[in-house]
Amino acid sequence: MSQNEPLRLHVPEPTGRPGHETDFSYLHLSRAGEVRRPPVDTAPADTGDLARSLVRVLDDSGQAVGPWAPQVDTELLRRGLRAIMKTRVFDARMLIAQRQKKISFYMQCLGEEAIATAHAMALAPGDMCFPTYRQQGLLLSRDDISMVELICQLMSNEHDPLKGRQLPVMYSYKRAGFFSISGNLATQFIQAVGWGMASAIKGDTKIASGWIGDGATAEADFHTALTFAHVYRAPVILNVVNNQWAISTFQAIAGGEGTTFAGRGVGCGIASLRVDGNDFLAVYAASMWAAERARSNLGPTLIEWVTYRAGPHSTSDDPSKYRPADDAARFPLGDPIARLTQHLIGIKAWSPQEHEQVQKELEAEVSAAQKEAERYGSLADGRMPSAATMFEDVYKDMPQHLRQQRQQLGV
Ligand SMILES: Cc1ncc(C[n+]2csc(CCOP(=O)(O)OP(=O)(O)O)c2C)c(N)n1
Ligand SMILES: [Mg+2]
Repeated sequence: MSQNEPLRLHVPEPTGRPGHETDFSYLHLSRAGEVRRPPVDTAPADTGDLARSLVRVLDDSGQAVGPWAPQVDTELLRRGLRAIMKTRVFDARMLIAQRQKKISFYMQCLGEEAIATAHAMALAPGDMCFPTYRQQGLLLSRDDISMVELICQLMSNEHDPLKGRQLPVMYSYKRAGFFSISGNLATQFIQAVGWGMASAIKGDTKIASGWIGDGATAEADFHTALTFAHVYRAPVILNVVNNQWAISTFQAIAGGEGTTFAGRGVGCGIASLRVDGNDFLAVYAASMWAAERARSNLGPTLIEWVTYRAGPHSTSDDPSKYRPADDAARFPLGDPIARLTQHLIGIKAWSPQEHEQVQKELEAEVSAAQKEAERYGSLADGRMPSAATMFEDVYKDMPQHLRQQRQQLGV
């Protein structure tokens, strides 16, 4: 008879729960400047160390150090800080509007703003992002789409470009390289790889950038996308935003405990980086590296952005039920706004007075955009597209059964 112990499974647990401080030592950080920067034509198999360490540029005193420190003019960094601040102000304001019942639902990207804003600056016009609901920074970092238009969608009002057919935060802007957000997680990755492959098949020069969260990497679509991207060397950047949580599920449950999410890429033959997502300069530098690879037919790059979801998952979530309340303040990679501000002040390209001034300007700008959007209605006053419009825009000529249904609706 076997003398073996009964078999058991390992069920990962978060390293902190309400009432107990999180032990963030599980993150495995590198020092700023410590990680090497290989040439863009490096072999994917040679990026194993980069997928386990952490690319960082800004050190604790706010200096840009090491081989990943990008050669950028300060104007780009000043625009970057403004973009992060704008994204945060926009989110804060829309959260209040949701509480006032002018918006049905909202999702912030609090604490993660540097990732999408810096990444957008590394892409070229015509490139296509396949974002999730937490990359509003891609739109707010550039001026292609007015905030008024975004807010009209959030308020599901008469000027909502999508006529109330999407969740409020699920924008769709072909003209800004922002593919319609799908609520079905992980579809972004297969779509991005497919779009990148199509771009190559057409002989075009545009690249794709796909987005996924730590939790969603557990979906089969993630792995399918990696296989296609590797086999055909698709011109795509595969972004995994590891913000430590998937609603109330700790990232270890999706497989972040014994390995890294960037490690998945290396295993599939894809060049991979693990990068400090709260370090604007590191995000910009890594995004540029990956974009150059894609644009030079060197194939895909997977980037795990290590960050922390400082707010609730959405307006329907209460994180105090499952994690310590002060986690965001204790997260070892700090806050993206504070870190870039410290850097810019250090190189004399910013000042506390300017910071206060810009903050005020942005608050006024968002507030004015909201006022203008509310002229076209909000969920609170019921001025929204008629339910009858849901039958339109699918068929050129509305079929009989839809006409009947519209009549039955009585609108
Ligand atoms: C295929 C699929 N499964 C489940 C959900 C429900 N859901 C919405 S968001 C979410 C958590 C996603 O977490 P993560 O991928 O880490 O992204 P984050 O919200 O942290 O940015 C879940 C489970 C969904 N929308 N789609
Ligand atoms: Mg997550």
